[in-house]
Amino acid sequence: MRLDVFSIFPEYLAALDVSLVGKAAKSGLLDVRVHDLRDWTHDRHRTVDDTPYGGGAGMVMKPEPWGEAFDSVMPGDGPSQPRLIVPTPAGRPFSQDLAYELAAEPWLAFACGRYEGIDGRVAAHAAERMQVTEVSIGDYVLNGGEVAVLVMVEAIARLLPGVIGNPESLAEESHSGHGLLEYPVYTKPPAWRGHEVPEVLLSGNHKLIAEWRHEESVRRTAERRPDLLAAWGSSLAAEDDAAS
Ligand code: 6GU
Repeated sequence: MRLDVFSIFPEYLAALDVSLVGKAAKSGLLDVRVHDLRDWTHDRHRTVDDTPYGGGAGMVMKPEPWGEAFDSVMPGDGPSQPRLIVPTPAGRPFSQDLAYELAAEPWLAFACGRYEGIDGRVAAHAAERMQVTEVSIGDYVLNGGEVAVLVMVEAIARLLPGVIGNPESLAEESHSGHGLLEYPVYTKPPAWRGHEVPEVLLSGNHKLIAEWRHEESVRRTAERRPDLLAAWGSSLAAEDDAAS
């Protein structure tokens, strides 16, 4: 998978060279290219922003550097184009489902906005030759899209075949499709600072262990994410209907 990231703070994306994503890049599974948007400015101050039409606080990113950057890094149109992701708090919510959807793409580009956002014509113009998706990573406001890109790329890269050593570890985790949060996990020693590992986990009884883990998942989900528990309950009811 190829990834192009456009930013006025390319040094923020240095983290993409580290850990799992960095290893995927070194092994050739990921081709990561980070671009400094200011390379496509032409004035002495390398200006990327201007005042908003209609007034209001803050600055808006000018369209011209974006247009030139996209023309030079991803020329052409049609199937040879990447899918463009624009991180914005006004976007479609990022989720494990969207991570799987994006992991199936051969080429993704990310346009990191700063200030009050990017001139609306940039996404409109790009959409004439590529699929454009505005995405939010949650209901809070960041100063720019860079950290959101780190979040999304990490979630996507670990789903690529060959990136994670044991793909079975993907199946059990929270948000992986069964709709419940993951149960708590323990390792040695059996007693530590007055806290003991739940006895059932030491029993060797795999059926009891599976039941205990499921109950813990339900308990956690009810306490922390009642919205997910309700959705899980409805999906179980739908399965029962389909089976009868
Ligand atoms: Cl994707 N970008 C910015 N700037 N803020 C956000 C966000 C994205 N998602 C939540 N807040």
